[in-house]
Amino acid sequence: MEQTFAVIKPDAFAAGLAGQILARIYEAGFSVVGLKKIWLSEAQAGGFYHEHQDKPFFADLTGFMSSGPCLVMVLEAPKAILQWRELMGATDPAAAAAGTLRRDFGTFIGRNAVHGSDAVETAAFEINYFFAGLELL
Ligand code: DAT
Ligand code: MG
Repeated sequence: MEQTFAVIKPDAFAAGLAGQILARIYEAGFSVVGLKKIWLSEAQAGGFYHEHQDKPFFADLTGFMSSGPCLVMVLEAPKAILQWRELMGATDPAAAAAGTLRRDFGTFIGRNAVHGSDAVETAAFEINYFFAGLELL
């Protein structure tokens, strides 16, 4: 089994899409081993997205991610990292395949509804950034 870190971002949460997205997660066969609602500060969002701190979109990204509550999750499946990236679709909703979450629920690249870890190392960092071991059940 593998674990990945996922977020229902503030745009999707504010739009009332959390229930539909969770249903798609369960339908795809993931176990939800961690789940909580949080509201990040801009600094906390910056720590999460530290790999992008030199990008031109960093301030927009951290401002958006701290603009309202989101749901953070740890998902488990045999190939959870890749499977969740596939269910999310491409970063830009306009380029995401039909039937993916970003295609269905994203607005544009800066409001793309969901996050997912991209590798084993980033999944480990992101899970530990948001969850204590005792919260993963
Ligand atoms: P992903 O979320 O697919 O892993 P990423 O790690 O490259 O994509 O970027 C993190 C987030 O930053 C992404 O979900 C949306 C935002 N972002 C990425 N590229 C962007 C761009 N060119 N303009 C605006 N926002 C961007
Ligand atoms: Mg990424």
